[in-house]
Amino acid sequence: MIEACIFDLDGVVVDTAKYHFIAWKALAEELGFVFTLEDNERLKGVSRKQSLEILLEIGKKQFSETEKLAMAEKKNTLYVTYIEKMTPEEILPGVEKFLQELKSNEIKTALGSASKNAPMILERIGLTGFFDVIVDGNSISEAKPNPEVFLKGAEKLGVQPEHCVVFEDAIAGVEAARNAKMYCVGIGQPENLGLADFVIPGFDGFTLEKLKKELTASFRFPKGKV
Ligand code: B16
Ligand code: MG
Repeated sequence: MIEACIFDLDGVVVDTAKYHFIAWKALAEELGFVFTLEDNERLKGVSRKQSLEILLEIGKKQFSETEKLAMAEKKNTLYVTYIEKMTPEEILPGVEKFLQELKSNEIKTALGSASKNAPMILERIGLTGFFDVIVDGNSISEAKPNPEVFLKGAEKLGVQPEHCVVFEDAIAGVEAARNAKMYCVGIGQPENLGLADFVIPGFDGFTLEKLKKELTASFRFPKGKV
């Protein structure tokens, strides 16, 4: 029985990857190397600190911890100038309708994001009130695929993990959901998110009835847990 739905933020509720890209690209240029859109894919769902490590690995650069801290801070300052301007129009298609449907069916909702900027983004897009609980990069110590972010969400909601469904767009996030022993709906392409119970391209036209139907179908063909 589904008692709660836990949503990742970037790539599920909004597309902030494009703003992360602009800001990381600017840092790479300053350091003298090229950072591509393909490289940016590797940063999805990954914490800010880990993202910087990947970026520096791509550019084959080494810095002290103090320097890295300053770089992450600088990237974030530029990123924030973009997300500050976000509006409700940036909510991905069908998300608000689906959240409303969950509310009217008394299914609890949580946000489970790696982003430390999640509260600001939710404010800008006007969705803060839609979530019963918010767990973000400020309240976790372990990054996805560690299940901490989702387990904390379930605990705060007072729901057992096996009654939770996670919506995730990143491989590390799908793994985190499986590690939490929760159901997982992948958002994106099935070839990238094979560990999810099932995958949808987005929430446009998606309903609670479809969720229940797809999950019931996937029980008949259970996938291995990670
Ligand atoms: P911040 P999610 C993640 O959000 C992004 O996908 C990832 O690219 C980013 O590095 C991470 O948040 C940290 O974000 O720098 O704002 O703390 O997908 O977990 O909602
Ligand atoms: Mg994401």
